[in-house]
Amino acid sequence: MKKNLVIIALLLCSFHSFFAFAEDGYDLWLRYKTIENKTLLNTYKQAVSNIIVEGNSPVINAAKEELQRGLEGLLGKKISFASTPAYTGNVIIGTASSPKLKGLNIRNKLIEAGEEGFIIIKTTVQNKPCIVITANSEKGVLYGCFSFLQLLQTNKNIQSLEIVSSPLMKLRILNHWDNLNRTVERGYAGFSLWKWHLLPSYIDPRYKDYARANASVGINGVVLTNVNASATVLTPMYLEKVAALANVFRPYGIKVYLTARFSAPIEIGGLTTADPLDENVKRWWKNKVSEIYKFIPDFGGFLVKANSEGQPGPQDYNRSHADGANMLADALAPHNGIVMWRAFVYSHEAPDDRFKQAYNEFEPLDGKFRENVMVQVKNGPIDFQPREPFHPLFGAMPKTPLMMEFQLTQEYLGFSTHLVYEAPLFKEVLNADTYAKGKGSYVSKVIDGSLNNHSLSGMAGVANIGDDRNWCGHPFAQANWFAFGRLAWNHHLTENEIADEWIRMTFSNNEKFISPVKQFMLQSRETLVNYMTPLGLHHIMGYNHHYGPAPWYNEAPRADWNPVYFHKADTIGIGFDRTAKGSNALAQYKPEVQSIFENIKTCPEEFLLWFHHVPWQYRLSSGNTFWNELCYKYNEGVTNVRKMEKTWNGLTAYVDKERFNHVKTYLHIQEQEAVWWKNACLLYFQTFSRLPVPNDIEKPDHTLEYYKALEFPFAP
Ligand code: GCW
Repeated sequence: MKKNLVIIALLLCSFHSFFAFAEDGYDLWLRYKTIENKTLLNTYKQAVSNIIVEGNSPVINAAKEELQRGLEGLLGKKISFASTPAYTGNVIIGTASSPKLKGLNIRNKLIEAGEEGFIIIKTTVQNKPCIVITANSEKGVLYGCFSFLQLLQTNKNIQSLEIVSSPLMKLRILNHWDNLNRTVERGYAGFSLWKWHLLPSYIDPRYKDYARANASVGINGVVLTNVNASATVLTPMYLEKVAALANVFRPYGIKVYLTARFSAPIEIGGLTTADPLDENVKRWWKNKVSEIYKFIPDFGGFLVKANSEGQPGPQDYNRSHADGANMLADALAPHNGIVMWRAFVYSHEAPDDRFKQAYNEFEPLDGKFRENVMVQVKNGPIDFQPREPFHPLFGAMPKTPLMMEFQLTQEYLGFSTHLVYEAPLFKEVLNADTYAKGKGSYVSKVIDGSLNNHSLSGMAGVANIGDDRNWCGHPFAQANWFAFGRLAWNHHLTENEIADEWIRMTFSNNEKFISPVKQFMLQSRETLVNYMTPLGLHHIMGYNHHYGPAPWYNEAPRADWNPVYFHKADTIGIGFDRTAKGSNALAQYKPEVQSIFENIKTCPEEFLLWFHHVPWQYRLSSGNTFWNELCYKYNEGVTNVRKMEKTWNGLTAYVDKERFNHVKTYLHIQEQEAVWWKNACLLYFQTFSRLPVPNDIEKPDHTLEYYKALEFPFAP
């Protein structure tokens, strides 16, 4: 009997340790594992043993709870909550107006912190040394607590602390393309997180963890529903569910937004028109908006996709995008809500160049939008390709606050199977110079509002989150969620700094792990560009599902859905001439930008085929002909995936086996798919160039016919 008990006890122990060590990625970058470096751990333990919480509200309690969870994990000890400072080890959290903190001499710091920022300093309170985490708002205190935890998670020195941080963008919003039936458009990480059928009664604990993760990187808004919208979400039955989610998110400083289907007045309102100038329609939206605010008093507003890809919109009634946006804006204004009106439009009639359409429709409307309207522009003019030049609208609408739309879900970047760290892509666009007000008119300054003095500013990321246990499908896809939030907060951070933070928090503080992983993360986007769309190729993927290469595809119902429309390969060369001799899309940029791209000699080689039809024999800076360079670029992509795979496979000692194997198997798929892209594209383009592939490049293992015949009926 006794022996059995011992065995059971032993079993329980080993189960416990199994579960304690198993890592499935659920905890994201908020793992709070006990700090391994013993010296550092002791310093931290001495610095932090007592927490004094000023205030008692849902937000302050969320901050307190996180701090406790984080510190107890990181320090491996219980934290005590005192009401007065002890001799050492104090951390005080609270707004600057709270009793213990209002005497501090931090006026200037508070001005710098602004509405949402925070301050972390070492000072004395009631004559005792204290670490103070404070802010003007409770939300700022919450962000400060996450930031303090991050210092410990990333093993930073906290001997002296003098931190003031405030977000550069006002709106830092995830766009979920989640449908009410729980499918996710372009979602590769399972079904939607929102269990609509169980809401509002059942609150999945994940909702809170999702909110924590967002708050930890400063994300302060979520659009719950797909831009290809269903009006049903605006019915009372669903608004009650939305309100339940909003209640979970509120303590984490997150506002809820919805997508508004333009034809909702007809579909759920019983009207015969959705004409934005019709008085009944206006009244319907006013009442609908008031109803929403009864359910959700701090509702953020609407995101709208109109007259694009078959969605209804104001143009159905011969009205402009401004008429549509303003009508909704008027309904939202009394409640302080906003409209985010998307510029990703292309109408039924295929234009001469899809590149130009958004600009053509929106640039003339600059200055015609209400104050609470933002125009949300995708980073590039086509559609989230692995590399695009920045969208010309960023340099063309000074009177309108423009919001950036990045895509975290990797629709054109290998789904969530390929390891691609997107921060270099985001930074490339943010750092691009529009020359709108002379040199230095960076896209980042346009969207943070500083270039044209807008108080509304923001960045949206199309979410890559689903109900997969690890949220994003690929363990490394979490880095894109993280990077998005960090950049929306502070776009001056480098891709290197963000990768460093993320690796340390998500995996390990061991330099032997950090350095190689960071290196391949930083290269991963260029690697993907090389094996998919080097030298400015774009939109050559499989039709509809967008999985894999299909540069030959030419059967879509409209020309500008076909890869052949975009690469225009022929026996002379390849690429889309968008110079004055071609579609003249370049005229949409300021002259300085135009002149760089217009001239084939000065056009950066990574953008060549975006703007030029380049002869196969054209010499590039490497000395190679264009054809040979194309071959080498594809090959380099494959080689670099293999290097990445090899590096990862050598890192088993530093990662738990679950996540290690997950990444390992995915990298292997990525390697095979990179080979597939290279072979399929080179074999196809060779039918035009009629030139040999250089000898030092691995030969394709299949024929072009084989690749063309591949079908993917259930590709997500
Ligand atoms: O990227 C394309 C996608 C569509 C998407 C659309 C958009 C939501 O292929 O699935 O629809 O853009 O951004 O509206």
